[in-house]
Amino acid sequence: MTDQEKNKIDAQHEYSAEKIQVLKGLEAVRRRPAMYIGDVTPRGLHHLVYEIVDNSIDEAMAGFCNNIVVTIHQDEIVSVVDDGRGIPVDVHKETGKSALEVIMTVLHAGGKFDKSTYKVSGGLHGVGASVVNALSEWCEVQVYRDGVTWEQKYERGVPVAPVKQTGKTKKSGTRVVFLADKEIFKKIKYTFETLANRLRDLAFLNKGLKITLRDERVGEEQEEVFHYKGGLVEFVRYLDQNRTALHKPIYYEDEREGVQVEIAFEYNDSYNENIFSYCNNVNTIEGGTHLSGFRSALTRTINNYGAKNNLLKKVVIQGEDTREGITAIISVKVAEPQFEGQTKTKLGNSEVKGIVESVTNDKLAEFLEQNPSVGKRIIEKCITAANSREAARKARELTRRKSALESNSLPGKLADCSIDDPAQCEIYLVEGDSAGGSAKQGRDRRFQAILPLKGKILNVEKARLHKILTNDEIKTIITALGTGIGEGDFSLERLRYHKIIIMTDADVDGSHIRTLLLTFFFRYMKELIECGNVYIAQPPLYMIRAGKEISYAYDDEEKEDITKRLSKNGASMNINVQRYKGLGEMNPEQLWETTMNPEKRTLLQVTLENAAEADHIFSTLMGDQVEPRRAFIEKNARYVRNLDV
Ligand code: 1YM
Repeated sequence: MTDQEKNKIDAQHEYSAEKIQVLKGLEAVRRRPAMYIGDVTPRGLHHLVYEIVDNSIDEAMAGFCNNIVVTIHQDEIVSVVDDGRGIPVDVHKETGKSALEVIMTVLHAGGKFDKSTYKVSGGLHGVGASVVNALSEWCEVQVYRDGVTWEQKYERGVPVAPVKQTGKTKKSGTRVVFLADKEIFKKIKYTFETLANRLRDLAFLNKGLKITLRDERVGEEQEEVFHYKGGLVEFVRYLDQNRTALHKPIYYEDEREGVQVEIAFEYNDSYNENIFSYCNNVNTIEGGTHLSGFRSALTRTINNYGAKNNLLKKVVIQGEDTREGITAIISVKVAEPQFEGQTKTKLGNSEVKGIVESVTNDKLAEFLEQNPSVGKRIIEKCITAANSREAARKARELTRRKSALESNSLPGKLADCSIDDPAQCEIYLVEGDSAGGSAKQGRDRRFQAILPLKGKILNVEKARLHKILTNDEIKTIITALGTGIGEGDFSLERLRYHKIIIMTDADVDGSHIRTLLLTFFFRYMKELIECGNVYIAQPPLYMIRAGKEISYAYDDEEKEDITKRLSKNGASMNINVQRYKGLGEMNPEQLWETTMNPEKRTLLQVTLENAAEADHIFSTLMGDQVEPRRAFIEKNARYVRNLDV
């Protein structure tokens, strides 16, 4: 054998070893998709889009991309196009393959991991294009680079042919098109709003970047463009669109020790604390070092400023007083982010705390010095908050003392369950005494507790905590749940039922009560939603009787299906359809059968995908301003199902 022949055989072996490696990688992704994208529910499906978009965002953060277009085509095919440099196509020395093929087929092939560039989602699911490719029935990539178009196609992650040149182009950038695999995802249907919410955030976080979302599906045609020259300042304004701001947003940015810090915030006339934090564009829901750095600097700078200018009188301003009615966005870019916590959304890099703290100390002090009228207004707002905190503390002590006097502090209206392991127990918050009565009779009293609510609870969007704590319905809920409320008092460990189930009528009042309850949980017990403890019961809308056979339908479509089926089976029967207007129309057995029996019922779990967007929606629906609310309702009326006016 000549040397050349030997080398050739070696190279062939190396090549097949490489190929086996790739196939093993793709196989691993397909066998355990949840390990890579979280889950295979609609949430995981949307994640595929974010993974591809993240590569374009990285390119934008590197300064090479200004436009991203995301399109949902017919048949749930998605394409993402950017105008960056284009994924490199040159031949990778070790494998003899195009870099493009390596990026698309090799797990974790992320390119250069040098510290000078920030990458999106590093540490989250940042597993990139190869995972999307592996989980797609087919995928196609076009790269526009150096005047030429390059292309490669894949089926379930495996290249159909080598990378080839397909023509000339004046463009530069990358286009990825894919069809998610129905062998992996049960339901392949994208929601425009879900994608829009994430893309809007990304556009706010990357000022100047233009992101377009198009929907070309039949009957769904629409387009939204997200493009914000003002970045975080516009983000804050958007969030506070339905509140009245006390001043123009305060904005500063700086870079220290390689960490970029960008912050915008303003105070408004509400009592909510709305601080959203991001690291490398990832929403750090669990907070972390950037958030704690900001919080301590805010408390300190405001106290220093107030003291220096003799504005404080004798009031002691605490941290929480400086956060009442604040809307803030904290965005940091870190080369090697460490994401910790239960959902890997807590920033762990310890150096970041000091950096955000010192940037805020310096820049905020400077701003307040230069804008004394804003400074004065902020101090006044903090003093009012401090005074009402004192009042709230007194009110809380009073309720505590009162409940200590009562022999059993659980509310009288509560029909508790007999088991006391919270993990097995559930509580139904039921609209009205009559439905409450049916639920009490129909339930399985071992693990199901019932709390009937009298009409509407207080709208917490418009009240301070101490006012809220004087409201009877809310007090009852807090006591029944057992968690306490407010900073320093709320504790998830004390939750007495792991499922909190809201059960209201399918009419306008029922929807209102449900929204009031959700507003309360979102503003004052957000952890319950984050941990998946809050559910919505799904009572049936129709009872369909054909002779002795009784069926229930949960929407109009199901009703049609059932009546069709029944009339096919026995033309002679007289089919009777009863529309349920309220829970009260069901007797206890029916309520148990259709809505409460864990073997048969459907519960909707309330989740929190995007806290900033949720804040925007709650402030629209529950706030003071009428016009934005009307606009929201008009825009969303088409999504309303089963609402009986
Ligand atoms: C629609 C999806 O993937 N765009 C994209 C990806 C890359 C680049 C540009 C890029 C990066 C770099 C250099 C670099 C990627 N490159 C790599 C790798 N859009 C989309 N646009 N040149 C181009 O980071 O140095 C991975 S992704 F690995 F080659 F660097």
